[in-house]
Amino acid sequence: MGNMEKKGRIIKSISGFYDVLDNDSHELIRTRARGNFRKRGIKPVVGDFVEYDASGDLGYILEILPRTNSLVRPPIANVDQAIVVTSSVEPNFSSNLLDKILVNIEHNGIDPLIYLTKTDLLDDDKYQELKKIFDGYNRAGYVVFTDRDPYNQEQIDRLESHFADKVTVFTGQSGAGKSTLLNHINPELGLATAAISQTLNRGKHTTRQVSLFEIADGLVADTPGFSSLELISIEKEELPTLYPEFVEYSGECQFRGCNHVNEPGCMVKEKVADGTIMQSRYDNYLYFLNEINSYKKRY
Ligand SMILES: Nc1nc2c(ncn2[C@@H]2O[C@H](COP(=O)(O)OP(=O)(O)OP(=O)(O)O)[C@@H](O)[C@H]2O)c(=O)[nH]1
Ligand SMILES: [Mg+2]
Ligand SMILES: [Zn+2]
Repeated sequence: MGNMEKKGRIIKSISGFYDVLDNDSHELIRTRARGNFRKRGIKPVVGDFVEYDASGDLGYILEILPRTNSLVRPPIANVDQAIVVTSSVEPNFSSNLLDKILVNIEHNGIDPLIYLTKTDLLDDDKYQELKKIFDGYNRAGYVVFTDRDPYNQEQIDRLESHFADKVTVFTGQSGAGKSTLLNHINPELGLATAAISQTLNRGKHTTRQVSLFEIADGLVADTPGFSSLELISIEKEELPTLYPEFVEYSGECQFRGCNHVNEPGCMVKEKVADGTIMQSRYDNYLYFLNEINSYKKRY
């Protein structure tokens, strides 16, 4: 058996090449995937653990080891946590998009943390209004970063303290500030950033590929942002389990498997009514249920 066979992790993928960080030597090896991956319908992604052969000039990926999880948007595998970079303006904050990202991340068994950007562009009233909303997310169980000055060192340090021994993916809308935040964490990264389109109030899809960087004893990924997301692989029975604050009360619903829609004796709905659960989270939940039902009809 090949003593040339080594193990490592893909930390970057560029036009058919995969840069593998060797588990033992910690060297970076450029590889290609074997042709038979395509036949088997498998595509290596950043974050994958692989067996590879480095006996030639160029390494070859021989095998992709089983994944603990994988995301499609952005394409990355074996992730522990996600920093959901969320802009307060430019593009404007959308609770619907944030909740959709959170649900998608929870569905993949990844821990989401929420980082609010561009708060420096807000007046005090608007900031206080948003702060209240994010305090709500904090009560729902999420770690949030909502400082008035979005990139102050103390907040950056607090964020970095979550990275050790983990794989962290930065995700969120294009133009939200993922690459900017990473540059504040480590200016040497020098990641490309670009002003959003003022006419469309949308990001310009500046980051084009997923890359993992070693930061604060962990691996951290910058990724391409998106403008919208679909909940394609989530079943409607699963949806309520992806809301930590629903899970907290669903055991007290009168019916087992309560969907918190029309059932009598629903504790989740009671908690929405008394303000313990955010109305916007519940409204988005109903909206997503509808969306999932409409996929069912289409396919
Ligand atoms: N004023 C202000 N501008 C910010 C902040 N964060 C990011 N920006 C600006 O917003 C624009 C978009 O930032 P990027 O870091 O490129 O956004 P991104 O999320 O990486 O976008 P994609 O790579 O397209 O997914 C840039 O012009 C940044 O300078 C912030 O907190 N305050
Ligand atoms: Mg970027
Ligand atoms: Zn219920």
